Amino acid sequence: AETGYRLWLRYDKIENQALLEKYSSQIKSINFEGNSATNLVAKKEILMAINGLLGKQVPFVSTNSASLIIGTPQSSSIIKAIINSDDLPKTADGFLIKSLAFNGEQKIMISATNDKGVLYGVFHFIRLMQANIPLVSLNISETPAIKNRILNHWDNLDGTVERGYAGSSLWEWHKLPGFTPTRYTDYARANASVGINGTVLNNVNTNALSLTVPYLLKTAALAKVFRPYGIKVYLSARFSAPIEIGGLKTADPLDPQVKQWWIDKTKEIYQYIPDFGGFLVKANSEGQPGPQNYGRNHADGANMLADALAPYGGIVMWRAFVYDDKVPDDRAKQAYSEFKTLDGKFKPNVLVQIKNGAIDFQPREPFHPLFGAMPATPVMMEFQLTQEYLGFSTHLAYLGTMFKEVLAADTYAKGEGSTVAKVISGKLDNHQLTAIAGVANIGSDLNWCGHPFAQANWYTFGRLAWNPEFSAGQLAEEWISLTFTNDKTAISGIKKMMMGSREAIVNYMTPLGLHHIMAQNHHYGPGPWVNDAGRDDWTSVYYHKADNVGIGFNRTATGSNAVAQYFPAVADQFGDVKQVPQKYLLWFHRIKWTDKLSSGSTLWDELVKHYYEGVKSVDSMQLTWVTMKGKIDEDRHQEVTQLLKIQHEEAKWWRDACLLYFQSFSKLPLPAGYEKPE
Ligand code: GCW
Repeated sequence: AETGYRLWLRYDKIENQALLEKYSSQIKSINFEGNSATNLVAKKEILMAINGLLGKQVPFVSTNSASLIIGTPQSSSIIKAIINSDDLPKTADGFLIKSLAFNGEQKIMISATNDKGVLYGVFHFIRLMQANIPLVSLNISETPAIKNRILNHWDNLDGTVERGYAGSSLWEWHKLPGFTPTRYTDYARANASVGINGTVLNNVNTNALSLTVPYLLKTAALAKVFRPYGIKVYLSARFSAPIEIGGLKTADPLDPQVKQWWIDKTKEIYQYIPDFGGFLVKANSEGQPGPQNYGRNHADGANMLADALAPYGGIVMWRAFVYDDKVPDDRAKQAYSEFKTLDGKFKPNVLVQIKNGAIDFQPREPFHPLFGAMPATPVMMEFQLTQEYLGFSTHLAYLGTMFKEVLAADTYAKGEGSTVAKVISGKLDNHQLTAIAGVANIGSDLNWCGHPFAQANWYTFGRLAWNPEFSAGQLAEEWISLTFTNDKTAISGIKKMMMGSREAIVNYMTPLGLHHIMAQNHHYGPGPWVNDAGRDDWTSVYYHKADNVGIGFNRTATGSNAVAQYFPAVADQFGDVKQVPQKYLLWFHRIKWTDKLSSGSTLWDELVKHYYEGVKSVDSMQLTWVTMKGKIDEDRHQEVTQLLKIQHEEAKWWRDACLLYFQSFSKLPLPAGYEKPE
């Protein structure tokens, strides 16, 4: 059965006979000198891929007669002889794939300045073949735009995964360090294949035990598996660990004993894991301990850890996801308020990790106002791959379009063109330390991610971290051809489903700038009526503010004025009801049910149309998917068919629940042509 286990690393024999023959004539033998651990895994991969794709054994040879030549000028005398090292990408991890004539023969060369670059080049070359791209006149030179491309696992030590919908944690802590199943290697392969080079193993809501020696030994065992694939491990650090596992009375970051404890702990970590990446910290957020417990600020906390890590080259990723119901201000404003003033106060090895939007991974949020607002601080993006608010692993949601929407958003921090992508790639403010994180959607499920299409979000995250300029459409096509089929009609049909999928969800869950109206706690399904959740900022009514007059959160100057946190060009647009993009309308404005929008419809009618549109989009996804029968394997076709059916039911559930609830305020009928909610 096709389980989806192989993800996009499927090396089945190429079906197109002409292409198969062409490839076979082009790749008769491989020369790959170099014996580093990274070279060895790259060799294994290229052999597995080529033998699989060509359906025959292609030999490794030690001479320059080989048709495929791989290595760095340092590791390979042949590469050194045929390539001018000035032609290689200067940046670490970049690669060059080039067709060239040598000794009168046509050859293909994969080279880089370091072994990791060679590995990435190998995976890229495999991708070309999987996608059936002709191997002629190749001249592909790539370098990663962002240095640290990191998964954040919200995995707990007991094997559960916070907001994980794909089974339990991959990390079998109780069997580590002794047992490291091949699945860990496959995890590393999948990550390396898309350029991911770091992984935070444990949940940000963390347990100090993960920093004790037994767990460091387990972490070291994982690091050993990942290391050849260029993947560093990181740990979430619990701020109160000095108390919990260190026996101290305080975790005050300015206390000399506390500082010393972290210095010693860090030293110990590097004894077990010499290339340890550093710490991720959630502090003073949702009840987690932090420097504010001691009257200190985020910079005090981050800098203490940064000092401990600096001698080893480690980094701190300090999260900006902070909000408190005791703070009598719009939740959307709190991160900016706490962090903006700390710009310039962080040590050079600290990054501030900011979620894409100011509330919390909603189906749609405008970009976080902190992007561009802390020019003296390296800031990084945190995307959520796991679909906490987008239908778990039941609904089909391709997030490539969402990632791009945020990355391409213009902060205007330094005038037009100051995109979020430029901020996080360090280009805008000239930072060398750059990073991006994706909260992983991976678990023990046979297919890793639960929904077969959820794999695309892992894939696309890695590819966009490598190059934020790739388009969502291009990456969807790429992923489909690697994961499902090279059939052109199938690719275009499936691509269409993917490209519209996130907008469909926005429409049937939170259209027109609505947000945070999901069910309480588990966050699955509608809950616009939630008005008592222990604290106001966990209710839905806090966010939509519907009443008999209208709906929406006034974040303009007459309201919370959150809009003023953006640079003037953006603030002017978002703050003006006539200019704000309709997709953010109710995020920033409070509108009367009967107010006319630019479309000519009233707000109420427009809302109804969007909810209905969302369900209709699922209808069309289903129709398209039917036509894929026979074009892809039956197993995954069946699974997606069933999931789409559930999604369709639940899209109606969202639509009807929300519209009936809002209708109890608007007291307006559905516009003509719209059936009554069931
Ligand atoms: O999205 C919210 C989630 C929490 C999560 C928190 C965070 C890890 O509901 O489960 O905790 O954000 O990002 O810290």
